[in-house]
Amino acid sequence: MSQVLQLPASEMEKHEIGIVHLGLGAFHRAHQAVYLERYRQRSGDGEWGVCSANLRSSVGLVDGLSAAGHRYHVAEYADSERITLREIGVIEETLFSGRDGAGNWSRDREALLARMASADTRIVTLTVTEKGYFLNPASGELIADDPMIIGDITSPQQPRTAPGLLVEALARRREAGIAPFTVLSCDNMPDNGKRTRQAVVQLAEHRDAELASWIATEVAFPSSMVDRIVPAMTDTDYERLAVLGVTDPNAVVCEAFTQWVVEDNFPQGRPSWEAEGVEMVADVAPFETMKLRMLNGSHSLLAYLGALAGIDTVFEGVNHVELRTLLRRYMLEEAAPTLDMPTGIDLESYADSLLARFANDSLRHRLQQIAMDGSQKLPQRWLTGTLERANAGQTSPCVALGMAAWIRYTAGEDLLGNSYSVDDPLAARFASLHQAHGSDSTALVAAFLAIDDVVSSALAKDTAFTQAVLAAYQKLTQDGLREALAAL
Ligand code: NAI
Ligand code: CS2
Repeated sequence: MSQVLQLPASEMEKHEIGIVHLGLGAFHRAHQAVYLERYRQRSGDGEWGVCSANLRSSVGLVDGLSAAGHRYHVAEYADSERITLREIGVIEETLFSGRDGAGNWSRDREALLARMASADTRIVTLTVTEKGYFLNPASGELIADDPMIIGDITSPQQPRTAPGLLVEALARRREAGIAPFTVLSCDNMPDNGKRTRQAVVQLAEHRDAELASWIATEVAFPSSMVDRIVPAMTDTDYERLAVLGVTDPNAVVCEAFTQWVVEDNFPQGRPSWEAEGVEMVADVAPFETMKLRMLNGSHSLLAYLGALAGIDTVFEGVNHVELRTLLRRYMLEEAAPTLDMPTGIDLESYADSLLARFANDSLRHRLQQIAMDGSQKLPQRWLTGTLERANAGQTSPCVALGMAAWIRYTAGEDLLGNSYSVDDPLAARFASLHQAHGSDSTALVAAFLAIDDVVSSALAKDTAFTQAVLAAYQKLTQDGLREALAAL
């Protein structure tokens, strides 16, 4: 019999919107909103309600939450027997500023900009995925020739991207003499605060040098490390919630574990959310790098190798003995040695805790979801650390095998011949490389390692690495997963 702890949302008489969030996806609903709901319940402070907006998918969620009075449920599974079921009420408004069915971008954009420009809004948070910043993943520079960014340069008052909305809202505040909001990225990127600043300042430079320099000096962009596994919902998840008496199309399920480490730089104030476990620190970088290389790096390794072998979920992948062994080896031998952690952090225990989290039997975290957007993820998860190791004369065979699996994965067909779609901003480029080089593995691997948006030129020149990727690719494609793993 499951133990279910039910926690209703707070009922506040007076509440205001102090935070605007861009990227109303699963993660925001199960992470930031939960911290804010807990904060509101404990403190009785109603100032930090959230207006949450989508700039891309999905309008259905925006409207669904609105129809539900902005109440929804988060089911936190410690395991299949211990569940905390929270009702969340801290999201007060939902908006959609993306393209409507007729292809127009008009819907709630003005309402969103007005909300961002309002003096009541003191923080703007983001979970727009790595690609939503329009930064070159390897160099961190704004992709100024992206059609969406070109649109925001030519029509800055009708922005379509997250950086464009931030620039326009900040310009309106500056014009009105209102202090800027703090911008808090909650995406899985290294130095996510600095990267967000880079995107916003570089975009503003195309518009007005003075505005750009005002943003660079006046706006705070603290970095943060976020962690909670929140898979996309499946039919099974909705069915399990129905058994618990919850019929809620806007619900999300996640693990019980949650972590948020935030750089304490909020000139316009912030919720005092420390009591909810938010760790306020001077420097997030060591935690962010640890999480990206150990957790996310293992996730990506499992995603490409597992998906090629027809494995569906993280749970199934981590129960595959050889894959589990590979993950532990990758974490301890290739990721951990690149980390410089404050004293007291035990990376071996961290690795074991991650494997235990991956083995949570109540989450259906699909490997195909993690495999998405590899071009945006692999530099920070694998390749920066691999270059550091290469510079110190060390090899990284697990990453080399991972790169081989990623290249093979982008062909859109697993080792058993099942096809799937490759979801990545560079998908068309990948397809043309596979088409051009067909079964010539040497040319194909060389072409992928020459994609300098993903692989830095320094790593691409490291012959020990490129040869290891090629050997792993040939083993994987000719002999299969078990043999490729055994060859390590
Ligand atoms: P999701 O698929 O539920 O939502 C994605 C969100 O990103 C949507 O709001 C979508 O509209 C927005 N988006 C996508 N591309 C965009 C673009 N080009 N411009 C503007 N908005 C865009 O995904 P989920 O689970 O909410 O994850 C979102 C991000 O949160 C991840 O990419 C990651 O950086 C971060 N995160 C997610 C975790 C998870 O386990 N789901 C855990 C830790 C961080
Ligand atoms: C995953 C992450 O989708 C992915 O690429 O690696 O979203 C992962 O679930 C989270 O970072 C966990 O905090």
